[in-house]
Amino acid sequence: AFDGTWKVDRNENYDKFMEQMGINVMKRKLAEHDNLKITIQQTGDNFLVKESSTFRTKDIAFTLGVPFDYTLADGTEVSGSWVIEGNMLKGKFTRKDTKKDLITTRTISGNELIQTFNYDGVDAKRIFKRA
Ligand code: MYR
Repeated sequence: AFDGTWKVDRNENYDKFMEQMGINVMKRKLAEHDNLKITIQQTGDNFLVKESSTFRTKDIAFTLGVPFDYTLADGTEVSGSWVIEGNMLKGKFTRKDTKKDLITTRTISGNELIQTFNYDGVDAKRIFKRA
């Protein structure tokens, strides 16, 4: 269901979320318009996510329930894993520097992929459409 290429269409509260993450205003302005595109390929419990944005291109491979390390575009390092809960992909990651949790989910709603984020009490969404 998640398979395919998705282009970010709009953000909700993403600036506030990034601010809570400690990202400075200049980087936030760039990140708000990063033209993020993700290609998701699922094979059983294994996922390959190809990420491409104005910041970088990156391939991430992970297996459901198996922890892995990931570096955000600003260099922040996190570690955690994705699981499936019903129709939702749920990721629980912990920042290596602050030790605080970053919770993210992906769900399909109609023809959109909705990714939610929570960090330290602040929620945000990024909504993607098929490319
Ligand atoms: C993936 O499935 O795309 C790779 C793993 C992502 C893990 C962490 C996701 C958190 C992204 C937070 C971005 C916020 C930037 C301030």
